[in-house]
Amino acid sequence: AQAIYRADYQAPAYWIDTVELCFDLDPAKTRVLNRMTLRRNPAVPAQALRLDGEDLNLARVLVDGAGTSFKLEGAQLVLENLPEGPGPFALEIFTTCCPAKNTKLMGLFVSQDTFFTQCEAEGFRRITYFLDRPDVMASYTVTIRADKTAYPVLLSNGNLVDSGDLDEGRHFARWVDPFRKPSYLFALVAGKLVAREQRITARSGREHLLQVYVRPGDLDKTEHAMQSLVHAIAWDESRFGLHLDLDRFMIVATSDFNMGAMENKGLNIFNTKYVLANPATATDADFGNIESVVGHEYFHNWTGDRVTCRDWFQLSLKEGLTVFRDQEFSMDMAGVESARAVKRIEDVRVLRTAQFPEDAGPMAHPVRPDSYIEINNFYTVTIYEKGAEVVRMMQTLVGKDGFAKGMALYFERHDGQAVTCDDFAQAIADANPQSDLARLLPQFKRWYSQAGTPRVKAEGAFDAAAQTYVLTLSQTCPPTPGQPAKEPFVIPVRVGLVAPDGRALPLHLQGSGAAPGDTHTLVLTQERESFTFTGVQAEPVPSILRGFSAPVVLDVDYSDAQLLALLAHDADPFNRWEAGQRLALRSAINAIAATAGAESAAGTFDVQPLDAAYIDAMRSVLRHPALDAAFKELVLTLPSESYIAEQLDVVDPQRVHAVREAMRTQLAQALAADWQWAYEAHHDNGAYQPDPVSSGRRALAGMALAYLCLDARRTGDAVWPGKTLQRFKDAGNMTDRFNALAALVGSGHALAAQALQRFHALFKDDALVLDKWFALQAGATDRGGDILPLVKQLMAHPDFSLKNPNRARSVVFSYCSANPGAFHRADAAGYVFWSEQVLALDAINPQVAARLARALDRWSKLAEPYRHAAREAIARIAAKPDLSNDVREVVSRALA
Ligand code: HT7
Ligand code: ZN
Repeated sequence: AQAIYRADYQAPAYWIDTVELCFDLDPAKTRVLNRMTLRRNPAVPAQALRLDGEDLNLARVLVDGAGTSFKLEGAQLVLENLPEGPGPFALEIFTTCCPAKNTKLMGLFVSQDTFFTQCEAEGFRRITYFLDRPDVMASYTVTIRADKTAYPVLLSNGNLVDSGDLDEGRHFARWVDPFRKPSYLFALVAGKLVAREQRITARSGREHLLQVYVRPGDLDKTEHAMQSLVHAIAWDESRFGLHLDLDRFMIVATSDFNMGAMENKGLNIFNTKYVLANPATATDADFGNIESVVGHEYFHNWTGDRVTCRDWFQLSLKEGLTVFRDQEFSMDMAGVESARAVKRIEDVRVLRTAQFPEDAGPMAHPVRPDSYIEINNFYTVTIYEKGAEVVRMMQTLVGKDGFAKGMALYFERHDGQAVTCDDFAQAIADANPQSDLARLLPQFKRWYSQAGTPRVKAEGAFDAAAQTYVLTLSQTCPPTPGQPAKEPFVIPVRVGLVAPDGRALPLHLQGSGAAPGDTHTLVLTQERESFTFTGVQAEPVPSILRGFSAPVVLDVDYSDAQLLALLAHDADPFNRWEAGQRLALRSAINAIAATAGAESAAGTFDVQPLDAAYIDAMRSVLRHPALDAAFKELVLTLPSESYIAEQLDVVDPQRVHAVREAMRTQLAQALAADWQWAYEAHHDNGAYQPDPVSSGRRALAGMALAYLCLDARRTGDAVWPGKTLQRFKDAGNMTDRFNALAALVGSGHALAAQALQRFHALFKDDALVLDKWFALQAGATDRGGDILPLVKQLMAHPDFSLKNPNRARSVVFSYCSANPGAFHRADAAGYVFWSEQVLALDAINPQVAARLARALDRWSKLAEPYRHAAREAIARIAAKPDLSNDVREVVSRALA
């Protein structure tokens, strides 16, 4: 397949003004009549009309009502003899397709006897021939005809304008979308569904009907999604003055979906995972994710739907911005400052464990890529999460109010248009002409064009006589594929100084007119710059990159004592947490180095990586009277194996695993009494509420149980495993029940088997809960190579299906992508399994297969024998002649 280049963008040769679609739904053969009005784009030289199509059977093409000549060239329908002149002409295309056989879940497909569509990015061409690109925006009228008994509910975008009965037990519905839209936002749903409904009056006084459609039987799991939608609507009004522009806003849930959800105009389609929840079946994390994904899709109504992307290279224009918006929404919903900080830490953890490795690996690409082969491969953590950080830095540089002004200008200029990342950045800068962003805009935009994670080195020098503290910051960025050298970025570095007694020092930055505060934003623009703080009486500990103000790796030569001071006193909760992570990481790296040459098998190292000072500090955090439970749980969570691995030049995954397990064992033992206290003090039995305070208490109680069960493994004690089993049985909500189950499974205790059996029996009819059951086992700690055989056993379970993406993710991905200690086996069996599953999935669903293919992105960092075996496994996949473009692109880049 050919690469597509951003530099080759050309406006379309034709515009499509109106589209009338008429569907006769039948799983085996759906008939689609597509009547369009088109006109030539006078700005582009006259040329043939080339319409995209995929897996369609073409029956008829009429131009202005008459038959016409046409060619099929590859996947395109080519029409050369079209009316000349600027006037509109009518084009009618009649095709059929087979939704029942659509296992790719792109275009029109059937899931559990219900029709759904997924058109982003290029799925609409699997429904009809079209100019399937985001800058072609048209007005849609959609008529759906189907059997009334099998498909009583018929939905599409916009407003229902007509409906009624037809012959032979069929009925119809006609929908008109009042907004022009690109084809990727088209949606259709038809099936036996029921809806939770709520009518709201927005601040503007406009009334709206909100509906959440699910399968009958799931209605009792829709309250939280509806509440999240109501909150999201109110939040966008108050934070950005953005109102819901539709009379009716619908969410529909499906259990077969490649991603999380889709923002089709007025008819969002969701993975059930991000809709269905009640306290008995969903965890606190599920409740939080639902709020964030419902918010995300709703916010796309403006950032994506009203203003969309000119081309797919601009994907982060809508995705980075909308992730930023959903992150801010969740933080505002969390309320108090400490809960906001917890959310920020969680978001940064995702960025650092998933995006930083991507930025350092073979799939590294700028936030605005220069080329791609398969656009589906570019729905990445770089586009989404790093893109959100770029938007966040803009907000930091212009201030919260300035950013809101910039958003207003963006909509004033571009409402109803398909635009670029440049247009967005320009609007934010133009609304804030005095800002650093406006002054530095061309340089700032390197964040869009340069891939790779910058490294910022910070060095401090205290001059007691002059009472100054000079902070010198320098930046570098490693080469990435196709980009050997980088220019300096604009990096906002939020800084505070912590006095020896733990107090925050007021900051006086030399040469700055800013009023002294506790935190100052330094704007690093050069390769190396120094900033002088005056009036500093004693050597402070610098607290740098507060709130993680830029997506960079920060190198600071902190002593252990300085980190302990920050952990104890830093007023910035992010850096307080970060200090604990740095200490743990340092211990892990030292222990890994110390075990070099030792036998490399999980759990066989007799090391105690953590020193007494760290353990005492963790005890202080755990017992701290003023800190929130949720924050404590984050501080006490050790850096993940993959994050530790990213810090190493050469990675022996078994050594990393063994060292981290040793750290966990040590924390379990050294803090045993504290964990008992923590459990007793934080486990609740009252009614369930998913608020930050009670979910934090559940998280800490769950962590305590996990450590107590782990320590029981060492001592042989039966009390805590027994109590944990009882907790599992008695739990009043899924969070407590699942945490107890995970504690038993994670410690490898014999009681885990009966708990797992009971869990399956209780929830065998709930697919999302079964996903948890599968994922817990496939992601469990490996003890002597037992997980791979278990994974194979799970795949033979009657409840397993590779065709269902959620189920495939819960087993295959949980093992290959989220369980490094079990996956990286010296006998290479994990890699062999992985390559088999990539190929099996590729035949069903290339998009999901390509995600799995990313599991060995970082193979070149592996120590032998893993490195060689991993490369061979990738090469085995690459050797297959009939791979999808999706998987081909991933494995080719991995081997390049
Ligand atoms: N904008 C949506 C992207 C999406 C998607 C892309 C490719 C294939 C399937 C998909 N489902 C959803 C999701 C979002 O970011 O909101
Ligand atoms: Zn999105």
